[in-house]
Amino acid sequence: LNQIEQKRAAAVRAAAEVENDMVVGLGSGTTAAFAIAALRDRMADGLRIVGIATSEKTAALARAYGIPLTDFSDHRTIHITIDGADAVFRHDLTLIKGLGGALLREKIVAKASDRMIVVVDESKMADSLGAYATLPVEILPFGWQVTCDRLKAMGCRPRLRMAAALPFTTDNGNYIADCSMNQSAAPAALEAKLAAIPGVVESGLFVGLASMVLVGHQTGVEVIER
Ligand code: A5P
Repeated sequence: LNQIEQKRAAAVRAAAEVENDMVVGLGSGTTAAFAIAALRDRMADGLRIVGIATSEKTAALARAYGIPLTDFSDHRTIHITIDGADAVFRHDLTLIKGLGGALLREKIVAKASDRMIVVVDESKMADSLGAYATLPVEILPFGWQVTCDRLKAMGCRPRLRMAAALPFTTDNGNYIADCSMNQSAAPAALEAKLAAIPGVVESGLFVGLASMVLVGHQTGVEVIER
């Protein structure tokens, strides 16, 4: 399988975990989009679900596919979330997310889910945080300069994500600081340290959230369970 086929194979396998009447968290990114397409195909065969989208882009895709959307005012618990990742650490299933800019809603949805199934191609598998260069961190526009100073002080090299000449803005109206890491801190400790900085809204570190990772390889799909 080539990379695109690896993504699709993992996504189709994930969609097979979904059952009738489930509330399904719909992830963001190209691999999650394959899962949303697979859910649409299963709905054509009679599957009934409602979705909660992790981004405006995903919501638009779900609407285009005829997948009914709901939100937390109607459903507090999500049965399964299927989402991609930018990196997966094999030994503890910690994730790095946020290259697509949807990390905050993705984390809210993942934390509200009974199960989070992560779908990736094999290029996303990493050994440790040290092996992964960039951690996206969502920050408030107000005072972003001092927030970045604090990120620097704790050993990150933040770079404000740009979209053409302007700062990239998330669906929540915030900015993203892409932080190069020059430290190999334990992910949970790093997540807590980042969260303690005023102005940091959320980091792209997902610790203890993935219950299953489906990895597309050239030869097929590997299933890793927590
Ligand atoms: C979005 O913010 C990210 O967390 C995505 O889940 C991530 O970028 C994966 O996207 P791809 O499946 O397109 O690589």
